[in-house]
Amino acid sequence: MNALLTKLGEAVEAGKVDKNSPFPPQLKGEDGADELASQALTEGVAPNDILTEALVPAMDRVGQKFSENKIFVPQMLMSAKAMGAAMTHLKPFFQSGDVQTKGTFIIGTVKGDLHDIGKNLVAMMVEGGGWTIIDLGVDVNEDTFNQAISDNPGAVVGLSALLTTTMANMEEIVGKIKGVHPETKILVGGAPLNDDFRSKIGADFYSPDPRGAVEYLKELVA
Ligand code: B1M
Repeated sequence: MNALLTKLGEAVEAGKVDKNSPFPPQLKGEDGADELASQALTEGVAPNDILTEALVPAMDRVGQKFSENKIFVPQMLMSAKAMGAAMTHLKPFFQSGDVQTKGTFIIGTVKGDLHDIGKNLVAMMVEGGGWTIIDLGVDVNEDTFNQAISDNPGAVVGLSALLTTTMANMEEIVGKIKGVHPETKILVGGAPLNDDFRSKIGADFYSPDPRGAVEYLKELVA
């Protein structure tokens, strides 16, 4: 792998946001995710390779270490921040899709859940696919989703959940949305989900990644 991508992955894993950030002390003065992502782009590394070969695997390693009690929430948070710094550089590339909007996509992480990196990636890629995005953020309840759908008739909704505990909230939200807006198409995603769960909760489509979300939306308006 490109040495720069290896370094970028290590910076994200260590939670090194940028050159000036004092955390972690052993990397004081070194380039962080901010500078390394920028350098990778300048050297011509494809944005998608930066994402799939450096950033996402780094977050997987972070999750693994967290499961093994080798790191704790503050370190996980610093890694998320470092990933966010790198993503700032990638965002324009993922958003440079069609200019004309294909429709409105409302997205949010379900109530009780604060994970937003995957949700932001999906929003970015769908926006790049030519959709207008209404990002409701994290910890979003059914009333907020239903209000956004009322305000944007015909919009497609995307729900993200990263915790097994908040999958139950996703089920409740899908039920409440379908109760008020039965015609609304709902797309769900997030690491602990699968298509069986999607079917059980009555959502319309499950995608394990942003690309599947973009493809599903493309087919909807084809
Ligand atoms: Co959390 N966390 N976390 N965390 N965290 C996980 C999810 C965990 C698997 C770590 C672990 O134990 N190995 C674990 C969940 C276990 C479980 O439920 N089975 C966990 C836990 C336990 C927790 C806390 C409970 C920890 C605590 O406080 N004791 C706590 C919960 C807080 C809350 O939400 N209420 C917590 C907190 C946090 C931080 C705040 C520190 C931070 C989040 C910061 C942020 O998001 N701004 C954090 C992080 C960073 C992680 C890990 C390390 C990384 C998540 C991530 O961003 N991945 C994560 C471990 C892991 O996933 N390996 C972990 C990268 C991202 C690109 O992938 O989000 O999966 P992902 O998104 C993918 C796909 O899932 C898909 O596309 C994306 C791109 O491929 N996708 C969709 C996602 N949404 C989609 C929607 C779609 C379609 C596709 O359509 C709408």
